[in-house]
Amino acid sequence: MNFKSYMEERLPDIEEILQNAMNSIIPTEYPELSEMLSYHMGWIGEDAGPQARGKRLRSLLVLLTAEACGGDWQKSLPAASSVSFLHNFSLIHDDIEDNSDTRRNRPTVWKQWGLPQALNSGDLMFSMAYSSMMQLNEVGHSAEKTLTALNILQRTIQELVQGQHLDMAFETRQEVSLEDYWKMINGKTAALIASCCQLGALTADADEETQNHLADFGRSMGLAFQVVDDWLGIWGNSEKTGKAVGSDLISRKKTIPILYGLKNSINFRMQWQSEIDHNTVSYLADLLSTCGAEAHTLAEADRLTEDALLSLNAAFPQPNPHVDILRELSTQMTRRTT
Ligand code: GRG
Repeated sequence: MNFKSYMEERLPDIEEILQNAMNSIIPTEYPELSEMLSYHMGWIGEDAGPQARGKRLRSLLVLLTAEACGGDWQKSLPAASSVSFLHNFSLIHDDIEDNSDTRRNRPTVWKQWGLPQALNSGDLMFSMAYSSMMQLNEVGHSAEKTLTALNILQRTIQELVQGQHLDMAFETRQEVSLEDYWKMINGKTAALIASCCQLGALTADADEETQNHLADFGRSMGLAFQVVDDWLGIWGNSEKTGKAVGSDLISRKKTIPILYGLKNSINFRMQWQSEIDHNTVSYLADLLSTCGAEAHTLAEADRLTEDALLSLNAAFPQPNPHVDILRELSTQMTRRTT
């Protein structure tokens, strides 16, 4: 089995648990609330379907790591749905905070329903991350284990907010170091991916050492994932990424290629300090490629993927088909297009 066939096998169950969770939480007399959330999840509205749902990477990671540890994936489903709700909540709020018009090639929730109702829908989805995680107890995990999972969720949320805070603060800060950058993406992206892997191990009853190795695996993979996201933010195909062309440049995000360019190219620094609009983004992207920022970004993604694989090998010294899929997934991540 490879990642694609694994995904095809598990995605219908992930969608089902997410939809059931939403239906059981939102009373029928709130159809608009249900509409906003279901729209964001990619289930309804114009262009609804797999591309509008996102990759469901975080849920898949919970199930895959659980199976790699020898667990019954069905007993990990509540954790898999919890992380997806948390991720999707963070996207609804991120689009508001970043003033983004499009997500997954569709208008964002706040664009469709206005900012106040988008906040409400995000908040409801946030609470669903908790209610899903609490279902662990109902599928047979002890109250103590459920509480441990809730603690992981709580810690992740704190890291997410701190990372997001730094990301936004960096937009107007003059000097941002690489150390600042790693700290920021560690919070806003890697923390949740690390927790997905830890939760998979926890819900498969793996020992603490394996849980920690898998959390380290997820942490490095999450850092690599964000570095590639930064690459996509400049050189990605906007039809595939579903985000506006040059949005990272226009919003002056201090992503890794941009930090590299600011440090190593006077031309880029000068151009970046003057006005940036839709006409100048491709010139700025070319300047970045010429000064080596693109090659550096991809090399960093490769380095982090190597780190991830070392942690994976430490967690699983013996061959295992699900570990092979995790290995395939982590190497694929560095060359993804969406
Ligand atoms: C947790 C209370 C609380 C607040 C969250 C808004 C916010 C604070 C954080 C935003 C974090 C964020 C949006 C990080 C970016 C992570 C990232 C790379 C998202 C894209 O992930 P994909 O590509 O998305 O997996 P799909 O569309 O596939 O689901």
